[in-house]
Amino acid sequence: MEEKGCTREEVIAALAGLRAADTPHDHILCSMCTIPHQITTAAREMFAATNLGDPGVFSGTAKLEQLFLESVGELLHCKTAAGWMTSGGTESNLQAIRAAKKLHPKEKPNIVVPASAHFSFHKISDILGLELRTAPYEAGKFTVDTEKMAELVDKNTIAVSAVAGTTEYGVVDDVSRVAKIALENDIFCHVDAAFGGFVIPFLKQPIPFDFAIDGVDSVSLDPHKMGLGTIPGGCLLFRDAESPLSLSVDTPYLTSKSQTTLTGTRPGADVAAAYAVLKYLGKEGFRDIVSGCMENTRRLVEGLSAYGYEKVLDPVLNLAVFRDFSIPDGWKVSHIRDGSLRFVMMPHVTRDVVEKFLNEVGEQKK
Ligand code: 0PR
Repeated sequence: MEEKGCTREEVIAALAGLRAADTPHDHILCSMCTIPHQITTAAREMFAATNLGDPGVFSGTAKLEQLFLESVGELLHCKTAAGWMTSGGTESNLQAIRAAKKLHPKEKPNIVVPASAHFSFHKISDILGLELRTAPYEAGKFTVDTEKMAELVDKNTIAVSAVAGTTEYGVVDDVSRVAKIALENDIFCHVDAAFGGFVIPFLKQPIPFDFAIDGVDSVSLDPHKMGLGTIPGGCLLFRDAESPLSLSVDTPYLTSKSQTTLTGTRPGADVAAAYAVLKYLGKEGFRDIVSGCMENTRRLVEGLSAYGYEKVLDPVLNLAVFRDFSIPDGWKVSHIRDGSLRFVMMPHVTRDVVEKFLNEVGEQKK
C-alpha cells in the first residue's frame, strides 16, 4: 500500500489493466458462471452496504432474503422450505451435510455420494470428519448406480446425495431412487442442483429433482450459475423449516439472538441481485434463456459432429462433452477427468459465439 492515495482515474486505469488480462466472456466455454443480468447492477449498488449477518439492523434486507427464498421454494415445489443464501455450491453442500450430521448422529459417520459429486464433498468430509463413500456410475451412463449406492449405506451413514446437473457431464441422477434409499434407511437426502437448479424447472420437459420427490430433505442451487446473479451467490433450502435450527449458535451481542448460517457477515447485495433477476425475468424469461442455451448446445453438437468429432453423450442440460480434439487458440474449454472436452453453454455463449467457435474449428481443420 502506498503512503498517498491516487486519483479515481488512476485507480480505474490500474483495475482496467488487470481486468483486460482476463479471458473475455465470448471466449469462455468452460465456466458455470456467466455475465450477471443487467438488472443486478442497480440491485447490488442499492444493497452494497447491507449485512445479512445483522438482520435486526437490516430488516428490509432480511425480508428481501425471505422473499427470495419463498420464490425459490415455490420453484422447487415447497413454499414452506427454509434456508439461506450462501456463497455458493460448496457452502450449501457443507451446510446441508452439517445439518445431516446433527440430525442423524452416528458414531463413525459416513456419507454416500455419486462418483459425479463435486469436489466440494472432499472438503466437506475433511471439515466434518466424515468418511466419504463414492457410488459408481450406472453401466454405460453418467448417473449414479442407485443399487450400488444402496449397498454402500450402512448403520453409520448419515446422508446420501444426488446431483441434478453434474459438473462434468450435466446429467441428472435418478433423485427419486436416491431419496428412496434415504427414506428406507431413515437418513438425510441432499440434492446438489448448484448447476441444474435454475435450468431443469425451465426445460420443455422438466426432470423430477426437487421437493416434489418424497424423501428429499434439502436442495442447493446457485444464483451465481444459471440464476444469472452475481458472484458469490448460492442458495440452500431444507424441506423441514426446523432442520436449519440444528445448526443454531447463540449470538449474544447481535440484534438477533442466534444464527444458523456458516458465515457471520453476509452480503445483502448478492441476495438483492438474485431476487432482482427472478422478479425481472419471471418464469417466462428464464424459460426463454434456458431454451436459448439448449438450442445453442444442440447447434454446437451438430456443428462439431459434422466435423467428425465424437460426442460422449447426448446433452441433457446445456452442457456438451466431446472426445478430446485440438481447440483453436484463445478459447477456454475444460478437460474433465476422463480426458474429454467439456463445453458449458451458459447464456454468454450466444449463437454468434457458437458460430465463431465452429468457424475457427473448421478453419483449423483445413
Ligand atoms: N456442485 C456442483 C454440481 C458444481 O458444479 C459446483 C461448481 C459446486 C457444487 C460448487 O460450487 P461453488 O464453486 O459455487 O462453490 N461447479 C463449477 C466447477 O467446479 C464451478 C466453476 C464455475 C468453476 C466457474 C469454474 C468456473 O469458471 O466446474
